[in-house]
Amino acid sequence: MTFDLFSDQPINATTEILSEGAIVLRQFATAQGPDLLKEIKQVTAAAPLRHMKTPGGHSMSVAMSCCGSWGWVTDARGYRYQADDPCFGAPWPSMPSVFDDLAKSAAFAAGYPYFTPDACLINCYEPGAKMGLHQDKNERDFSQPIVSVSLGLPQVFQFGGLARSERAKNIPLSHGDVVVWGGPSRLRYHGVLTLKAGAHPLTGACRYNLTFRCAR
Ligand code: MD3
Ligand code: FE
Repeated sequence: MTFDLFSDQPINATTEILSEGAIVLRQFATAQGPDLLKEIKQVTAAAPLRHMKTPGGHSMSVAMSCCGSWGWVTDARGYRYQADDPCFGAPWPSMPSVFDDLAKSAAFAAGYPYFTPDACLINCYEPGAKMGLHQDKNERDFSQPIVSVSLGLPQVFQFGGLARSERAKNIPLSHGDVVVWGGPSRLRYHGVLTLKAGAHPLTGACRYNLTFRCAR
């Protein structure tokens, strides 16, 4: 992989602006794919992927785990960040340095030089899994961006507006793509369409999405 002199962004990564503050860095994480996968396996061996229940009692089709100081959870009591994995009452696994380095360099490349993620949500989609339109608003400080890393099978991302009623655009995301959402785009509605079956050399029959957040 080649790097230019003034940035740690690989020069073969292309950039697309989706809207003010929302930037796609195509292929930004491809070179780190194997290392990221190795760490996903380590984290999810300690904090297993699980289908959490929404406050309404529905089981989510995406399987989730977390690492870092805070983990996002949902159950009958609501959506929130907490320091302990509810499976065990033990702290979440710490954030692997390859995760932290990647999230910070992607945020830097997108114009957010001070991003310090304290939470990483690991989403695992199998064929048939999806995530409906929602806003990410359980974090304390909306001036901090969110960094999303897609690994494995491609999946169509829905990029909406600040109102649920606004029509969402479909954006295909594939292995190695990184998206940074900040500024006026931080509270946009978003979701992902149903994952189609397939086989990826690194992840097999699934797509992982890592979202890095500053929860507190
Ligand atoms: C746009 N995950 O975990 S990441 C989620 O592919 C989530 O697993 C999806 O939405 C996934 O909450 C999409 C992209 C994403 C994340 C946060 C955003 C897009 C966003 C915040 C504001 C606007
Ligand atoms: Fe989200």
